[in-house]
Amino acid sequence: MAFDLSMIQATYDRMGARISAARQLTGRHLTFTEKILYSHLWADLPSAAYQRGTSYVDFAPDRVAMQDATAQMALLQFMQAGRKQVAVPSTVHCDHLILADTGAAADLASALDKNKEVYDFLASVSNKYGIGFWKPGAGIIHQVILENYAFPGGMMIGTDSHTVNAGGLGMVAIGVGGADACDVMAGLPWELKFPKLIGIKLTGSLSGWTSAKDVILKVAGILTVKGGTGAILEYFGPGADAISCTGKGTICNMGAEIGATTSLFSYDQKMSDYLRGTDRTEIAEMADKIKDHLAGDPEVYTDPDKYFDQVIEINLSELEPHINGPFTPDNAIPISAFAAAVRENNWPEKLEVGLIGSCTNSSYEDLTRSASLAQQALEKGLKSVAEFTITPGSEQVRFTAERDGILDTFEKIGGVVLANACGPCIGQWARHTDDPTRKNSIITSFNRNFAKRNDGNPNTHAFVASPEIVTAMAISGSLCFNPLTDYLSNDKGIQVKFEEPKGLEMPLKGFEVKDAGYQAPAEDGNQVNIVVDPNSNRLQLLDPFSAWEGTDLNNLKLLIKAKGKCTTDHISMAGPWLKFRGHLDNISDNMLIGAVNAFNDKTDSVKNQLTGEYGSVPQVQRAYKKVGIGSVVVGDENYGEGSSREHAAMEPRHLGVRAILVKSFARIHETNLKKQGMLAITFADPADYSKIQEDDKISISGLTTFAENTPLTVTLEHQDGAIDSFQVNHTYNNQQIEWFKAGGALNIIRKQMIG
Ligand code: MIC
Ligand code: SF4
Repeated sequence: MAFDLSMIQATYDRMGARISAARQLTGRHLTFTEKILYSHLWADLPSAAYQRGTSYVDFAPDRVAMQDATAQMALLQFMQAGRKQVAVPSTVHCDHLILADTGAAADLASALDKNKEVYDFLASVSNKYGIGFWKPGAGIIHQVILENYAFPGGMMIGTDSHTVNAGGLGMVAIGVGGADACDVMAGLPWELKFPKLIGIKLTGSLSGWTSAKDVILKVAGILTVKGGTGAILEYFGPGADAISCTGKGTICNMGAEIGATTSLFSYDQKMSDYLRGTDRTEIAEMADKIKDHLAGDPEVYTDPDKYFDQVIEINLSELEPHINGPFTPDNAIPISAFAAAVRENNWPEKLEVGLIGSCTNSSYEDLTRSASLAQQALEKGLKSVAEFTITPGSEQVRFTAERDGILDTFEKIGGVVLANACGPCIGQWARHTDDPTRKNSIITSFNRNFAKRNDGNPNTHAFVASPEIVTAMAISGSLCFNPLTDYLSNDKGIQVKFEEPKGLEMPLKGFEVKDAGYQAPAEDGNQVNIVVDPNSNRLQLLDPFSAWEGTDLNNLKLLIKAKGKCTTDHISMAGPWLKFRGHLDNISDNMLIGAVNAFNDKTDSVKNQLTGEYGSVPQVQRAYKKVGIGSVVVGDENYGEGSSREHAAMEPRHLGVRAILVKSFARIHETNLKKQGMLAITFADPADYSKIQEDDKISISGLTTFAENTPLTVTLEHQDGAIDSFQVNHTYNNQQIEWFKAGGALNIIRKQMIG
């Protein structure tokens, strides 16, 4: 599938010299993360070591990966950059736009029909610019990447927050917005703040019901949704080596939920086995030769406190299966305490649906471990009481699982196999329910469980667990069932109990696939024509944003003061809106419709300061835009948590919001805002959040002398004439200040490329 051996070899050739130089520069031993980072610097080594958490560094990633929902915007931007071909190997994966309804075959056929225009666009842009194209049905981006492109010691960026999954194969793989991907594909460096390093030492070993997922569910409980911000998590220790490669992928995958820049494991036997098992023996052999470079120095792991900013130790032998939720992925509850938590919190006990799959948990191992429970159910006279769905991660996994009778086992207990795609994980789910607003519970092996994410119903309590736990709970139909200890009554009224799940890391007969779904680009794409219908409601060519006017921003209106969690799902909802991901104006109609207005506790209801009437957020903002008045969005902690979707930054930019002022930002979202020429600022004193009133006029000063490490000032003119003024901080460096001035990073690239 065209993994690029010469690119991997070039990376490996560079590593030795870079690592020794970095050891000299820092004067100490290196973690694996640092070895990869220093080997991927855009320029030569600096004269002084980087400060973690402070220094901005230019990197040269080896690859770019894009999924269909974000690729549209990334490629629309790339088309403006004026290049003939992408500068680094890149791929597009069609996985987000397939609606799960009745089952794989019918759902895929209907997606091909409904999304034809978008798929054709992505296929032809890929073909023109030398980008590998994975067709709808080929699988979920991160599984396909793990199976085909990830390699130990590499660096990749991807336009999806779960790009981090590739850390399971020892890669520094980082989720970014499309504008970042566009830079790298255009041959420019990619900038990241040198991360802090968190070491996670795993001792003991997983057994029985506990699986890789439980490691990250536990870590999420310890670090919370903000705890990984600005950091890379490096897993090590005897417990790490025994986890399968896809299990390592699961752990790294959900690092996105704690805000981590990425997570990774050192190269080991399990990775070597996986490379060989997925037809990449050459890469395993190349990696074996430079094994020492593909792990932290041994001294680091014997004395981790000296090398990491924080160290967490988890004894896998003592780890229980966990269930996290509802509404946030960091509410971690061990299974032994879960039934009590359900009753105490009055969460609906009846389990309506169990869903296994998603990029986090859809490997062959995941499916076999779950199928072992389904098989037991069959033998013990049980069927799935709850609705039960299964999404294989890739066509290769699906084809092999079908061959090995695994899918058949699921179907026999009532399971429905969905297309190899994101499906319900991203709200692409035609849920079959008699009441779409009812308070109810579902459990998934996915990663996110924010309100409304899966089915649009704010009353759906979504819990996240391992596929094994999901399968057992679905069979029982109850959220209070603990498969480790509890009995179920079978079709003859006899009490039966599950034995521990068992699985296979990789198929005994090897993986097999007929058509993996890959389409290579044309050698010379010059002749390929890209047509975007000007009347399309799904695709719209971009107009450049206008440059900064050169003055402070005065008399802006408050658009919304958002209260509490405001994730990218709140700012730019997915599900039904995914269809507009290539049409900025149309998708802007979902801007912030999920955010809670602090003044009336309602969603999508804000005061139009021109009329005094309440309207939907996008409507009110369009009214301001019409008369040329800018506005400000105010938010709480970790604003923009979750996805990499840059629509959450482009929509406010497009509709005329001038600044986002919050207590703190999630990393990818903050960068996305900067890239689009938006002002992203934080309260120097978070308590100033309470000074913002509904009818405020807001001015931001200090912009004419906008400089690194220099705060700006916000002045509020309240309705009664009173004035409040306070300091706000920003993290713009000189280059990012240029983006702001030019009206967006792309305006600068275009000038450089086209002249
Ligand atoms: C998600 O899981 O939220 C998504 C959909 O995969 C996003 C990307 C997107 O919004 O398209 C992500 O995680 O980055
Ligand atoms: Fe797809 Fe869900 Fe993974 Fe996002 S988290 S890439 S929506 S499967």
